[in-house]
Amino acid sequence: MATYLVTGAAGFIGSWLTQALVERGETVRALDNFSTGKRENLAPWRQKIELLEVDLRDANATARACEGVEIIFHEAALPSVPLSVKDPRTSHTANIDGTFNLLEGARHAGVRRVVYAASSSAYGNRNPLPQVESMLPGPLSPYAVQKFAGELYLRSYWEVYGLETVALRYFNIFGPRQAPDSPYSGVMAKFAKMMLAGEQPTIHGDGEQSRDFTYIENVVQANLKAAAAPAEKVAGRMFNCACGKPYTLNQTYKLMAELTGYKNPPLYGPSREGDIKHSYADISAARETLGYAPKVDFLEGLRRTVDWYREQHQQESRKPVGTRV
Ligand code: UD2
Repeated sequence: MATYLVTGAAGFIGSWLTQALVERGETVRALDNFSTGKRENLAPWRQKIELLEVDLRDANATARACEGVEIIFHEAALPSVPLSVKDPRTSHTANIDGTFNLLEGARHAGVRRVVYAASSSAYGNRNPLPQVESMLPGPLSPYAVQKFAGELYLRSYWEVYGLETVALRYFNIFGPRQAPDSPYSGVMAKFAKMMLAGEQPTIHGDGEQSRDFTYIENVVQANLKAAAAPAEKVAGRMFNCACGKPYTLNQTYKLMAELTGYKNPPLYGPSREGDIKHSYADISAARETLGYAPKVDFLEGLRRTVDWYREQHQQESRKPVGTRV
C-alpha cells in the first residue's frame, strides 16, 4: 500500500485530505508544526495515522519524515496575503524554505510524487478572465511570490531530478474546519463566525472584487486525482483547482447573511494591500487531464459551511462562561 505524507495535516485542507486517505484505508503519515493547525482537526482519525510534530524549516526532521513515503500532499504553509505583507520574512521562511526542505527530503528519500498546494494569487490581476494556466504569472504580494516560487521549484525538481510533481492552484478554498479566529483567516470562515455571533463584518474596498470560491470537497477530489494520474500526463505541470464561477464579495455577503439570519449591512473599510480584484479560473485543463469535475457548487458549499459553523457556534454557546474560546 502507498504511504502518503500529508504536510499541514492538522490544518483545514490537510485534515480533509488526511480524512479522505484514512477512509480509503491508506497508510498516512501526518505532519504539522501546530502553529496554525489544530489537534482536534485530526482527533477522529488519530489512532489510524502516524502523527509527526515537525516544522518544515527543520531540514533534518523534514528529511526523516519523507523516508518510506511514496506520495506527498504538501499543504503546510503560512497562508494569507495580509500576513505576508505585514511579516514577509516569517511567511517567506515557512513557505519557501519549508517547500525547499520538503523537496530535498523527498528527492533523497526517493519519494515518487509531490502534489503541491499552489495559489491562484500567482495570477495577480492578469486579464483576460477566466485565468488559464498558460497565462504569464503576475504575483503581487509576498505570499503570492512565495507560493509561485514553490511551483517553480517543483517544476525544476521534475526536470532535473525526475521527482514527479503536480501543482494545484487553489482558488479561495472554503468549508468546515477553516479557522475563523485570526485576523488573517479566510473571508468565508471569518464572516460565517461573525454573522452567527451577531458581529458586523467589514468588507475591504467596495466589495466588487470577486473570487472563484471553491468548496473543500472539490479540492480533495483534485488532489486524489493529481496523485493518481499518469506521470506522462501530469508530471511537472500546474492545474487550476476551482469551481469555475466567480462571486463578488457583496454577493457572497448577502447570501451568507441570508443563510445565517444576519440582518445588518457590512461595514466598508479600506482595500487591503496586495489584494487582487478578480479571480476566476478556467478549469478545462484539470477537467481534461485529471478528470476533475467539481461536485459541490458554491451555493451548496456555502450551505454546508454555514451549517458547520452554526453547529460550532451552538456548541460554544453551551459551554460554561469562562471556558469559551
Ligand atoms: C488568496 C488566494 C487564495 C489563497 C489565499 C490564502 C487570491 C485571489 N486568492 O486569497 O487562493 O491562496 O490567499 O490565504 O489571491 N476580505 C474582506 N474582509 C475580511 C477579510 C477579507 O473584505 O474581513 C476580502 C479581502 O480583501 C479579499 C477577499 O475578501 O478581497 C478574500 O480574502 P481572503 O483573505 O479570504 O483570501 P484572498 O483572496 O486573499
